Amino acid sequence: MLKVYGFPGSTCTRAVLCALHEKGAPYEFVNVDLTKGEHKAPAHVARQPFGVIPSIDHDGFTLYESRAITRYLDEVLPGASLTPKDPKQRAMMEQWISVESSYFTPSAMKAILNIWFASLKGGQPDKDVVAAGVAGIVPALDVLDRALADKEHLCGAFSLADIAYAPYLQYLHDMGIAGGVTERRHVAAWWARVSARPSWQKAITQKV
Ligand SMILES: N[C@@H](CCC(=O)N[C@@H](CS)C(=O)NCC(=O)O)C(=O)O
Repeated sequence: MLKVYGFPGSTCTRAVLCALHEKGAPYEFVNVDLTKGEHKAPAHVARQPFGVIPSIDHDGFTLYESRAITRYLDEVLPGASLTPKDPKQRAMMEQWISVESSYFTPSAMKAILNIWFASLKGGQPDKDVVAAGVAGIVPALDVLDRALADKEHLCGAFSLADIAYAPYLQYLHDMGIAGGVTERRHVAAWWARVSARPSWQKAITQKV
C-alpha cells in the first residue's frame, strides 16, 4: 500500500493527495504533525532529510519533493494521465510548473505563512509582509491570466501544472487575500474549475 507522510493543511501534501485522487489510487495517510514538530523527528528525517513534508513510500520505494512525487505517481499509477503526451504540451506543463515554483509560490508563501504563524501564535500578521507577498504574485497572475484567456486549463486537459498552483490559490482564498485572483477573470474562472474538482475537494478535507 502506498503511504503518504504528510499533514492535512500542508500545501505540498495537498498537491500529492490531489494527484492520488485524480488517479483514484488507494493510499494510507500517515500524519506528520507540523504543529508538534514531528517533521523534525529522526524517524521523519530518515524519510525526508530536509525535515519537511511530504514524502511517500511506494512498496519500499521512498521519495520526497512534492513535484517529483506527483510526476512519479502520475507515471506509475493507472488512471487518466495528468501529463500531456504531446511533447510541446508536456514542455508547456513543465514551463508552468517552473513558473509556479519560481515566480508564484515564494511570494504567495510569504503571505500565507505569515498569516498562518500569526494565527497559530494568536497574534496579528505583519501587514507589510503580507502586502509584499500579495504584490509579489502579481506578475505571475498577469501572465497566467493572458495564458488562460483562451483555454480551460494550462496545457490542454487538466494536468500536474494545474495541481501545482491549487494549494496556494486555496490558501489565498481561505485567508481573504485572493483579490489579485478574483480580479483577473480568466484566472478566477480557472480556479473555479480546478477547485470544484472532486480530487481537490478530497485533498483539502483529508483527515489525520
Ligand atoms: N520543496 C518541498 C517543500 C516542502 C515543504 O516546505 N513542506 C512544508 C509543508 S507544505 C513543511 O514541511 N514545512 C515545515 C518546515 O519548513 O519546517 C516539496 O515540494 O515537497
